[in-house]
Amino acid sequence: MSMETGMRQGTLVRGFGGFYVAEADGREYTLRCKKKFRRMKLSPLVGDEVRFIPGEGEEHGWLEEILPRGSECLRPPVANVSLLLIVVAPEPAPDLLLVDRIMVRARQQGMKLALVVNKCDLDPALAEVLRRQYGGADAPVYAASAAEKRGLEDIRQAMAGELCCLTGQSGVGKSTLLNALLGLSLETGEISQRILRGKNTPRHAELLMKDGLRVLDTAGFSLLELDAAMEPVALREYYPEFREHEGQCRFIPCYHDREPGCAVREACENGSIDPERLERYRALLTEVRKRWRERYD
Ligand SMILES: Nc1nc2c(ncn2[C@@H]2O[C@H](COP(=O)(O)OP(=O)(O)OP(=O)(O)O)[C@@H](O)[C@H]2O)c(=O)[nH]1
Ligand SMILES: [Mg+2]
Ligand SMILES: [Zn+2]
Repeated sequence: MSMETGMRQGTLVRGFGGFYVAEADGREYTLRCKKKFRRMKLSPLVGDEVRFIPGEGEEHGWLEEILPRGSECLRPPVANVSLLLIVVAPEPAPDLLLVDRIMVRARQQGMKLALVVNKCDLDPALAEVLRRQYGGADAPVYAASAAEKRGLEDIRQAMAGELCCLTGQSGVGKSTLLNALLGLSLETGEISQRILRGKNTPRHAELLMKDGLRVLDTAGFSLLELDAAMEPVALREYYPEFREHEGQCRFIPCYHDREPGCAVREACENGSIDPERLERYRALLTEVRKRWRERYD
């Protein structure tokens, strides 16, 4: 804390009814936002790094500055997610097109990615399928069972130092996993209190901090819509497995769709790029092309 200004730096962990709560040095501070933010059309988001002046005693303090964001999402409204954990499970049946779509969106935001295959107690084979399909996708695959508390330590290690968020289809076990990862499973009081608070005040996101792990608890991390303004030729940039083949296709630029002499398709025929992953890429490409054509409609 600087003696001249009383200014502190912290992380916004939640907001409610026009107030914001910042965490700094293991303490929470309730803040209000200066009017200048509204003038600047700038809304603080959970996950923001902020500078603030604490209030005296029971008084709220003032949020003075939002530091530049690493990433920013609007649904849910969160900032600075650095690692997105995409959770899949044998049940409900995985929707890998959804996974790929989320991956593209997350990469556009500069997030790192990891795939968590939960419910491995039901079927240990799914993790192997994903390892095969995503081997070149720069997203490690973790096999876990939140129910049996297995495979959690590797995930915790990957999460250390990151601002994490879990996403995935309903029912894959995100909430169960979050409790297991943060060791909240026995502290049902903590959880039910959260639920109670959530009922009273609509809570879009809350940053949970425990044992050095930082995870955003959000109701439904959508990220589902592909950017309407994305040029079709840009989609391939979000596929790390294509990188070593770029510039080797007969046509420049090549969409790696059905063009003759496409090095990516050859890599797929040679087994170094997974055919299902490439097939889904083409499905997304078709979608991006359609949006691009209709972008001014
Ligand atoms: N067998 C098994 N079941 C699990 C595991 N993890 C979670 N479940 C069960 O799967 C169901 C859904 O779990 P949730 O944690 O509510 O799933 P969620 O992803 O948070 O779902 P939404 O909140 O709807 O998005 C519950 O009945 C859990 O008990 C697991 O590792 N193995
Ligand atoms: Mg849930
Ligand atoms: Zn090509």
